[in-house]
Amino acid sequence: MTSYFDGIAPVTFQGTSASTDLAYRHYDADEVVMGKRLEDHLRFAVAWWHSFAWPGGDPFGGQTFERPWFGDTVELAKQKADAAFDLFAILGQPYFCFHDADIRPEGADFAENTARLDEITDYIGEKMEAGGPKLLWGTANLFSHRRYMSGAATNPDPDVFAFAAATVKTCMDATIKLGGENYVLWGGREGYETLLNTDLKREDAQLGRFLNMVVDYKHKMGFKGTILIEPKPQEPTKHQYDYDVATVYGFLRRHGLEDEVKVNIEQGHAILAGHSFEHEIAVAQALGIFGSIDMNRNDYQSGWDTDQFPNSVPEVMLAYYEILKGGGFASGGTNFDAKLRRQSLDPVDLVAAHVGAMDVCARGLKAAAALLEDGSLEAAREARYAGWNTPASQGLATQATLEQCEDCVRADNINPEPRSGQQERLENIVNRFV
Ligand code: XLS
Ligand code: NI
Ligand code: NI
Repeated sequence: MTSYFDGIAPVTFQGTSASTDLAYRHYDADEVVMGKRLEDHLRFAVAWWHSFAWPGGDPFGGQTFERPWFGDTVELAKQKADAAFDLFAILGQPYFCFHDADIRPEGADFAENTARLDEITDYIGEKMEAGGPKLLWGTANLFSHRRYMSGAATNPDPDVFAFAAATVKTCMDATIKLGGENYVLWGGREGYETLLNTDLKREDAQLGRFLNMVVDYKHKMGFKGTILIEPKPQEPTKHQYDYDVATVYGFLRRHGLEDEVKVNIEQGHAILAGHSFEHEIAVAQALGIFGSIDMNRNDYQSGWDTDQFPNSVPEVMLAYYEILKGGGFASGGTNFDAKLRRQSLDPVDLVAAHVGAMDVCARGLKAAAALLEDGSLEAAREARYAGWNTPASQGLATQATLEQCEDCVRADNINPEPRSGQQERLENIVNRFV
């Protein structure tokens, strides 16, 4: 048994008068909001990669963290799993997520990778049975190893395509074995560094074929979970094909997969794409492909994917508003794809980061629910489009021709008066609930 988190007691809900740092002040898992427990609304997950595998490096310096389980043996991978489940017991969150490379050491070849994945997922499976969180999603790391430097599915070398596909199969098997509720594909290096050596049409076809194989395998295995694509516009490649939600939707339509695959939207990626988090969620809801979120926060000055823990209630409130308005999560959840700052060396820093983030999300969700239940914002939105509710305007929306519009404008001498969008009033309404 690891002793990494020794001395840190399980975190409990103590309300805003709590006298210790490590208490939930706002996240009461059993509090009922809009007819559902907070835990079932938020569906928090801890990410294995940032919390247990990340060494604390940045482009100018390497490892700052000294976790006792760092190293590349199966024994150490088991110690890492022990520490992970110790943290889960402290936090009490209902889910976790992983890449294959987070949980098993890299092997010499495909066979060794798979054998190690089997062994470590057996070990994790036993720990799950003994109590502890469930698997929100699994995924394959198709971007760290040098074989993937020119992409996985979009690689110019068919051997890499095959290796990546075989690896995804093993990761889907592992996800199914552990009862995962979704399977995620983030196109790590599916993109290009320079157009000068890139055949866009060919790479799009390869990516479409790859995703179709994933969906076929899902059905063959009877996997009931959701396949999710995680959009990101750049980093690590200069241009990533799954740029944003709208781009992914076009890709899914092109390859006949719009009813099969949904999106996992990450705050930091939305910001990198020049959007807001709530924009990306709202677009996905409008297109019917909203699935899950990677909750984190980008630093607005550094211009790269800083993956900080969320710390702004007004920001997360708007995200949860869009999620609740669309009916909440189905198989998705709130995965903290967030890492400590590299100076946060202590075990307790990992606990504090998650506790604070869970409280911020709970406050955001409760504020969003109150705003939704109040109804003022939706009433204003309804009223703004009320003119479209008449039979005549319905006809306009569905079957009118340009000539009919001209006839109608002339006959009724239509001369529209602009109306206020009331933005400041609406912002005031929102701020009443933060
Ligand atoms: C990286 C991504 C990654 C995915 C899973 O930017 O957010 O962590 O969530 O591969
Ligand atoms: Ni992510
Ligand atoms: Ni990210």
